[in-house]
Order: sequence, then C-alpha cells, then structure tokens
Amino acid sequence: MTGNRTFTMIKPDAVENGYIGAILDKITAAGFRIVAMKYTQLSTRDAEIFYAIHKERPFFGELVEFMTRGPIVAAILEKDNAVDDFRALIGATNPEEAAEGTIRKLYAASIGENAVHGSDSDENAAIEGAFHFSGRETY
Ligand code: IDP
Repeated sequence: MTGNRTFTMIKPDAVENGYIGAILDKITAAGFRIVAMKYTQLSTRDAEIFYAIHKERPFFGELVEFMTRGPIVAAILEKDNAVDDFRALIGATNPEEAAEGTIRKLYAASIGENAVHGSDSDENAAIEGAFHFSGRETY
C-alpha cells in the first residue's frame, strides 16, 4: 500500500502523437483526481536533475535529449494507493512487456519513448511533484 499522491508526465512522444486527451481519459477513468497540472517543456538542466539517478546509465544522454525535445504535461494525481495503482495503469517500462490495456501498451513505441512517467515511490512522488509545482499550484 502506498500513499495517496503520485506524479506523472505525459512525455514528448505522446504529446507529439496527439495522445494527451486519451491518456488523461484513462487516468481519470481509473479514479485518479488531478491535483495539479501544467503543459510545459523541460530544459536540459531540468531533465538532468529529474533523471539524475540514471546519470551513469548508457541511455542517459538519449533520455535527456528525448525528454527535452518537445512539450510535456506534468501532473500530480491523487487516489488511494496512488503510486502502485498508477504504475499498474501505465504498465512495464518496455511497452513490449506491458500488460494489455495499459497506457504504455496502448500509446508507447519503445523502452525509451514510453509515453508516460509514473513515480516509483511515495518519497519520489513528493520530490518530483515539488520539482514542478509550488504549493499554490495544487488543489
Ligand atoms: P520507469 O519510467 O518505468 O520507472 P526507469 O527504469 O526508471 O523506468 O527508467 C526511466 C526512463 O528512462 C524510462 O521511462 C525510459 O524513458 C528511459 N529508459 C529506461 N531504460 C531505457 C533503455 O534501456 N533505453 C532507453 N531509455 C530507457
């Protein structure tokens, strides 16, 4: 059981492909309430900080380039057991391994360009939400 908030981004690939509405529909239909949301674009520095945990991985440069190449939708979501339930809704990192009906299975093309981000712990959900939103932007 996790806490009641998670953080998500609809990544540049899904925005480019016109999937913002479909993905938000899936999220709200699954019972998540939107606490905060913005359409924005990450700078290189933003992406390097956000994904700092992966900085030694071979795909880090590719990941930063991808995440900064166009706009994203960032949001804080609320639901009981938010982190775990949202990870289940989006599916495995690699869309080829994602369960049928999950957001990544439906809308992602590859392990790198995988349509959505979902926090992996309550602690990271709080850190990631605070990275994008001030207290005045949450409702
Ligand atoms: P997650 O997003 O499912 O939590 P992580 O392992 O934390 O997966 O990886 C963060 C992000 O880095 C992934 O969502 C994906 O965009 C990218 N990524 C992960 N593994 C690879 C890879 O092998 N090649 C390219 N990009 C990757």
